[in-house]
Amino acid sequence: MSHTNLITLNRWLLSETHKDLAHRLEMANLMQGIQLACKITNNAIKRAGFEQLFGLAGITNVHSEDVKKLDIIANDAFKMALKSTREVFCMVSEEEDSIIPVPEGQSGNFVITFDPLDGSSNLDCNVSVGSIFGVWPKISSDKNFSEKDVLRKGRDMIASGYALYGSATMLVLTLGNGVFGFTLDNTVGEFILTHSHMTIKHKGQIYSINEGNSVYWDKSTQNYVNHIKSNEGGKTPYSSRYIGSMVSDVHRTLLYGGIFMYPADSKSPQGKLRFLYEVAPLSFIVEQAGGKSSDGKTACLDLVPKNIHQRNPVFMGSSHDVSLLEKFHAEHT
Ligand code: AHM
Ligand code: MG
Repeated sequence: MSHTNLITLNRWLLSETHKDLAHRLEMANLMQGIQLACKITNNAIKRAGFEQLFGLAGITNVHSEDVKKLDIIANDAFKMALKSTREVFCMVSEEEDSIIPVPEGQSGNFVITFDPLDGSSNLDCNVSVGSIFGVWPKISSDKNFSEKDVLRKGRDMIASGYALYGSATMLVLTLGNGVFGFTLDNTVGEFILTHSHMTIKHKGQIYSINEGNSVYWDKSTQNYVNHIKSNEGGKTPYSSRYIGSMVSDVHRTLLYGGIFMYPADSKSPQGKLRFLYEVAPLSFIVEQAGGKSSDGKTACLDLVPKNIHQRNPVFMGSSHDVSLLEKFHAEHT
């Protein structure tokens, strides 16, 4: 190992300065659950070829999508690892229709939303996938949760992050005080701090969108994409990169700058990506890194979902790029 300053995620969590020690310990404990779920999921993905874990499970989920075997393994890992921390009040998962309760006696103070395995259509061809999570403080003072605990503004989140199962496995996290990236060192089984205070460029040179949907786009998206691709006036056209795994596309946007887009279009009038466990947690990361995330008009973190699986359009990345997109959007509304 060539690290000179080995800070594990566990040690970093305990030393993170939050004024209230009890809160810091609760958060550190919760994050232990999240990193355990990510390690289990990582392991299952890496061993899938040997253990017949690729392919479909033979059922569909609440979104009528085909569920993969690895979707089920990751969802179970998140539910079990989080419940066992005793810090969770209730959970929302992409894979489940309703709010997931935590048995009485095991319940804590945090509401967690997660997409256990995002980009799973990429699994069988060995392309990077990820997990996404968001953390809100609970609202209900009694033992029973209600929808008001989960139908919340993104800005009320106190932590969020993602795991990227790529050429290296990373966990990228914010507790509302900047963005930090940890890389899994498989030899010791620990996430090690490798990316301190991650920030996103003010302006990038890459756009990321499913261009196969361009016939369904509205004028503002069409005009904006044409604008950044053009070389009029000696401009350098933006490069196109689209993996089709939101975590991977947003991670690249965070590191290299540019804009990731999943707009509303005539085929998907609300967009495709879901607010509570895809858009909001990654918007928190991008804003904490100095970037912007918008639905075209409003900062995504200021939106409040009406149901737990609500979708919304999203444009996130370098602040210059997202602001320009908003200008194109304003011209057509
Ligand atoms: P999933 O959670 O079912 O995997 O769907 C979400 C994924 C995102 O990772 C990605 O940005 C998007 O779907 C890609 O959609 P499309 O194939 O329509 O471009
Ligand atoms: Mg997803």
